[in-house]
Amino acid sequence: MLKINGAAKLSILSALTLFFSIAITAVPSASAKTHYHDFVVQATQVKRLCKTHNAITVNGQYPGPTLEVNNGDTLVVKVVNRAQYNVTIHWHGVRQMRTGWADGPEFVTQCPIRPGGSYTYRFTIDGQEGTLWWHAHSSWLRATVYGALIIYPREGSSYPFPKPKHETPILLGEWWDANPIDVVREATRTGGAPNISDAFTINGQPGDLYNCSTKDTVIVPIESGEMNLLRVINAALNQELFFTVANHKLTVVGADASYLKQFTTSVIMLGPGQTTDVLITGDQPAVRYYMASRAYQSAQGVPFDNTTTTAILEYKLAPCPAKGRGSAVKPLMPSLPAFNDTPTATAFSRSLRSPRKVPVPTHIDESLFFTVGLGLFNCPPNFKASRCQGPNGTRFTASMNNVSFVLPSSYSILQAYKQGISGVYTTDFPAKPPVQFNYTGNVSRSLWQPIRGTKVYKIKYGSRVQLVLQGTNIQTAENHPIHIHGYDFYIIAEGFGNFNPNTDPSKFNLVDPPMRNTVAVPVNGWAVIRFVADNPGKHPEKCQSYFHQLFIPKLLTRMIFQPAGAWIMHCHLDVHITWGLATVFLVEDGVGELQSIQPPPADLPAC
Ligand SMILES: *[C@@H]1O[C@H](CO)[C@@H](O)[C@H](O)[C@H]1NC(C)=O
Ligand SMILES: *[C@@H]1O[C@H](CO)[C@@H](O)[C@H](O)[C@H]1NC(C)=O
Ligand SMILES: *[C@@H]1O[C@H](CO)[C@@H](O)[C@H](O)[C@H]1NC(C)=O
Ligand SMILES: *[C@@H]1O[C@H](CO)[C@@H](O)[C@H](O)[C@H]1NC(C)=O
Ligand SMILES: *[C@@H]1O[C@H](CO)[C@@H](O)[C@H](O)[C@H]1NC(C)=O
Ligand SMILES: *[C@@H]1O[C@H](CO)[C@@H](O)[C@H](O)[C@H]1NC(C)=O
Ligand SMILES: *[C@@H]1O[C@H](CO)[C@@H](O)[C@H](O)[C@H]1NC(C)=O
Ligand SMILES: *[C@@H]1O[C@H](CO)[C@@H](O)[C@H](O)[C@H]1NC(C)=O
Ligand SMILES: [Cu+2]
Repeated sequence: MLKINGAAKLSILSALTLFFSIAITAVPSASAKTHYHDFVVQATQVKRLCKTHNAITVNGQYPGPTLEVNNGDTLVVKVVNRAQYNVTIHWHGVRQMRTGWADGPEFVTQCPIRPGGSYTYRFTIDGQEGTLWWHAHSSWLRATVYGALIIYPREGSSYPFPKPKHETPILLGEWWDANPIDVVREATRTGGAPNISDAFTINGQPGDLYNCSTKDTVIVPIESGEMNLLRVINAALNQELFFTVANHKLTVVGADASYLKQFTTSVIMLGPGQTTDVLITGDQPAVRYYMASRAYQSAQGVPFDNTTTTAILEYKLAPCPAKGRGSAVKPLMPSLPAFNDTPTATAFSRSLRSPRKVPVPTHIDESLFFTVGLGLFNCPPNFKASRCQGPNGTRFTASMNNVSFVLPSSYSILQAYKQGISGVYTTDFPAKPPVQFNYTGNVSRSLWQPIRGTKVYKIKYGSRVQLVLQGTNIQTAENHPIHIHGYDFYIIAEGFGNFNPNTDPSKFNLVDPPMRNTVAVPVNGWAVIRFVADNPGKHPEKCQSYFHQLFIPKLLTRMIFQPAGAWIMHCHLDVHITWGLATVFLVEDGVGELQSIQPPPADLPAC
């Protein structure tokens, strides 16, 4: 490898990436474009917190390249693996209609791209607008392998809010002063909790409150009177985060690439995987303000990274002595909620509403109830004590409906499904918990140990699904950000304690619930989501107004082309997915060609 310093290497590679990233237009229809990109996954020297690490990056950039498309465009991304680890890339929140082979989670929709290998992801974004992101979906590589995916309105249409003067992606990340792969491997070996991170980052930089970081703090410029759209992404591995900007109100306009009814707040909370688009206006005295992010920690008595990352919102007319990095005049610091401020987190998530009445399915074909939470495995007899460093000589685990999910290793689940290969998974994931208990009470120790398995839940094409996600108080109760691949869903209610099927349905919002791809299930509480796979022609809602017509293309695509495939649903705290907090929905093909998954690409990696 060439011996050039980290910064120089990063900038050379950025230039190369820029060259490769220039979109080549294929023009399949009047306005939809095809964007071609090359992603080279490689070890790159990255210096943070006074120390240089050989971080795995895409094209030498940390965070990785920002992808920009219009709703309706196609992305073709050739991923070349020049790193020493298996890798896959997931396009978080992209529906992948009929292109399930491009979804990315390793051993679910594909075998990993091995060192030296490559794979081209090809998919169309249809009916989604706002902010998504992409990240590695293999071990803990996404700690450094991630970037923004920005979806502008369809060519010729515009935002349902005044066009902001500037737009800024704000990627919240998590940094270990170690190799994150070593951290997860150590935890898997010992059975204990992995080491906590050493910093959070904004666009890859920890900011002024950390050692050796001030000279690289991110500066976001703003002009008096201007509006800036901040596209905030929680790309942290294991931590839910509060985000705020000193003295500025945040007007929330969207989340997870769906628009929202606008509302104003001073702080937002994002679970890993979630995105939130907020407008800020340059309506404050022209000086400098910190934007800051730190943990929302719902689990009690557990170590966590309690540091604060900052960037600087700098007015262009700020007086000169106060400008620039490391200036003596400190920017104004916002106050952040307390780490355990669940009421603030809850108030925020309860404020989210779709902009108008939405077609929430009311007839339910599949009524599911899944518990989500942690657990402990007793030390297996053949294990040394050093491998059982969880509480009281156990090993940490996590489960849904008492099944701790184990990834296959010889075939991906999708491959096994489509090619009829048996022995890779079983279809007996339970629709409800095998044992009913007081999920959020003092759970008897005899219930703490789940079973291990590669159990999937099969759904018929066209099913209307309601899923109650019930957090448990096993070992430690915690807010779990649950993400479903291939689907957006309506979050129709959430609450604390045990879901009550007799009284809680009266709280369902079947009018204007928010649509998301990741739901933060309240600590020691529950959330109810609905998603649908209607057959063509059974569109449930008539267009009532011009405004509706504007949004009909989005609804139509969502209702009709419900994608078939193998869709993993998992907690987006990577430590919990490592421990098995996941399952897979196996959705059968419909009858027509447009209701079936496309054939696998020729370059799909083999195991
Ligand atoms: C985890 O932290 C412990 C204690 O600080 C340290 O000894 C160990 O090396 C760390 N592990 C990794 C993989 O960084
Ligand atoms: C910065 O470095 C000093 C001296 O090594 C150390 O005591 C302190 O904890 C560090 N601060 C942070 C935020 O890491
Ligand atoms: C963060 O945690 C450390 C170690 O537990 C503690 O010493 C420190 O006071 C905490 N800092 C804050 C801001 O809570
Ligand atoms: C561990 O053992 C101690 C003492 O026997 C007990 O008080 C504690 O509840 C146990 N913890 C767990 C997690 O089982
Ligand atoms: C469950 O346990 C909690 C905490 O002990 C208690 O407040 C609640 O009443 C229990 N619920 C039921 C249904 O027993
Ligand atoms: C929880 O239940 C166990 C027995 O099942 C009991 O020993 C313990 O005291 C209880 N803890 C609380 C906080 O009620
Ligand atoms: C999970 O299954 C194991 C094995 O059958 C059992 O011991 C345990 O009690 C179950 N726990 C729950 C919460 O169902
Ligand atoms: C890499 O992927 C192959 C399958 O393609 C698998 O056999 C191997 O165990 C993986 N390596 C690691 C370190 O996970
Ligand atoms: Cu979790």
